[in-house]
Amino acid sequence: MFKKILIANRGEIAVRVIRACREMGIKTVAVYSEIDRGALHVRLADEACLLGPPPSNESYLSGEKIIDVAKKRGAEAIHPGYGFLSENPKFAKDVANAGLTFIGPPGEVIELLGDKMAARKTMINSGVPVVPGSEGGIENQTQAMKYIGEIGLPVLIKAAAGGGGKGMRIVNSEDEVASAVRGASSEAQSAFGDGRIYIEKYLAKPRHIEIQILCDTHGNYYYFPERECSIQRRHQKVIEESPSPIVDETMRKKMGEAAVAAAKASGYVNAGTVEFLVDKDKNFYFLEVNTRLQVEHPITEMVTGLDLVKKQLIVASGGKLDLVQEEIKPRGSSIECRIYAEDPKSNFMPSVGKLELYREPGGPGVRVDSGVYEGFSIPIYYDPLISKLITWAEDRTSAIDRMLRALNEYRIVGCESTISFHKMVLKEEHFRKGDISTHYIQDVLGGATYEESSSPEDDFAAAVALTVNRMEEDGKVRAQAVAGKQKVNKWKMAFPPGMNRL
Ligand code: MV4
Repeated sequence: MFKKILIANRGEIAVRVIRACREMGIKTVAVYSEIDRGALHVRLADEACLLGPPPSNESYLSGEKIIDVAKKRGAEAIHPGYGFLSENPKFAKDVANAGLTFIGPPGEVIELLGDKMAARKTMINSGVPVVPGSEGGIENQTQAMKYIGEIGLPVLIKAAAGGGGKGMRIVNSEDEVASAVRGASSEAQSAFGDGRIYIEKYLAKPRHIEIQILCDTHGNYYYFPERECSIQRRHQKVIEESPSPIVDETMRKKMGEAAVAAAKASGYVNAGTVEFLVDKDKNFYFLEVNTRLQVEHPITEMVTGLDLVKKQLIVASGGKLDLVQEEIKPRGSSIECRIYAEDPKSNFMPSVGKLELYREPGGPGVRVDSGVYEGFSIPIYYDPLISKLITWAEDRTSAIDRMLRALNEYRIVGCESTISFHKMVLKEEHFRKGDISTHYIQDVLGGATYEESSSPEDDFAAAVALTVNRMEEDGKVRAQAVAGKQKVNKWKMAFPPGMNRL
C-alpha cells in the first residue's frame, strides 16, 4: 500500500479522501489555492502545499504544479477526486510518466470513454444495449435523415466530445434536421474543438439510473446496487438514492452485468460509473461512463457497507479486490441531498459568504460529507457545494423521513442554501411514491423551486443562534447563564453552556 499520496482537489471530496487515508495509515499531501489557505482539507491533511492564485486554471487545474508538488513531497500517487483534473486523460498519462500512480483508470481508458461516440461504438460491439441510433457519427442532413427513417422522430443529436448535456439538440420535425445538424456540430466545434456528432432516438422522460463498478488489475470486475439520479436541474443532480424505487433484483442483475460488460469492453480499472437511461417500460440503455469517483458515491457505501475510496486505493496500489459479487447487495435505503450555497428564490444563483453560524445534523443514520466549518468563507471561484447530506434507513420512506428530520436540524447562517428546495421535494407525493423522471422538476414542480419558510420559529431560532454565537465569541454566554438571564429557546437548549454531563 502507498505510504503517502497527494489529493489534487478541495472541499468535501478532498476531506473524504483524507479520511480514508487516515484510517489506512496513509500520509496525505493537500494542495490549495490562496483563497483556500484556511480550508478544511488543508487543516486535516498531514501536509499542505500552496498551488497559486484562486482561479482553477492557476491552482487545482494546474497539472504540472501538482505533479511537481507530489514529487517534491514524496507522494507516490495522486487522487484526483471529481471535477478538476479527474477525467483529463493527459493528466492521468502525465502522472504515470512522472513515475507516480494516478488513482483512477489508465489515461487511454479515460480518453476512449470521454469520446461519447467511441464509447457508444465500443458498447454496441460488446452487446451492451444502447439507445437506437447511429453506430458511428453523422456528417450531414442526408445521413441524419437516413437514421430518422429507421428510428423515427423525435431524435437527439449529440456531440462526440459532449456529455453532461452539453451540445445536444432535440429534433421534433424533419424541417429542423438541417439546422440542428449544423448547429450541434458548430457548437461542439467551438465548445470542445471537436465538431463530431451522432444521433439517437430521443427518449421521453427517461430515468437516469447508474451502476457503480469497481475493477482491479487482476481481472476482477464488480457491480454495485444502482443509484437513481433522476432528480436533476439543468443536468445537475440534486437528489440521489439507492436502491432505485423501480429496480427489482432481476433488473439489478441485468443492469449490473451490462455495466460489467461495459467495463470489460473498455479495459476498465478502478472505480467508475456506467450511466443508463431507463424508459417507462423499464428498458435500459447505455448512456456514458464516468471515469471518476462520483459525488453521490456515499449512498452506495451506505447500502453496501463498503468504503469505495479505500477500494480505489487498494486497486491503485496493485492489490486484489476480495469481494464476492453475490454478497454485494443493497441493505435498506439511502438518499443524498446536495446542499449548495445557492438561492432557490433567485434561480439558484450562487450565494456565497462567511458561514456565520453552521450546525450540521446528526443522529442515527445521518452522514454529512462537508468541506466547510463555521467561520469559513465559501469562495466564489469553485463549485458552491456546502455539503452532502446522506441518510440511511431500513426502507425508502424511513430514509426520506429521516432526511426531512436532518434537513430541519441543519442551521446555516451566512449564505442561502438549497435546504428549502430539498424539503419541498421530499414532501411531494410523486417523489414519495418514487414516481420520478429527469423531467420531474419541470413537470411535477412546474419549475417551483422553493417553499416559504418552514416556520417563523425556525427563522427566529436561526437569528437567536447567530446572536448566541457572537456572544459565545465574546465570552458572554456563560456569564449570562450563570446569572440566570438566558431565555429558554431551542437554540440555547441545543448548546447549553456549562451543562453537567450525565
Ligand atoms: C438523452 C435523453 C433522451 N434520449 N438521450 C442529458 C445529459 C447527457 N449525458 C445525456 N442526456 C440525455 N440524453 C436520449 N437518447 C435525455 C437526456 C437528458 C437527461 C439525461 C440524464 C439526466 C438528466 C437529463 C435531463 C435532460 C435530458
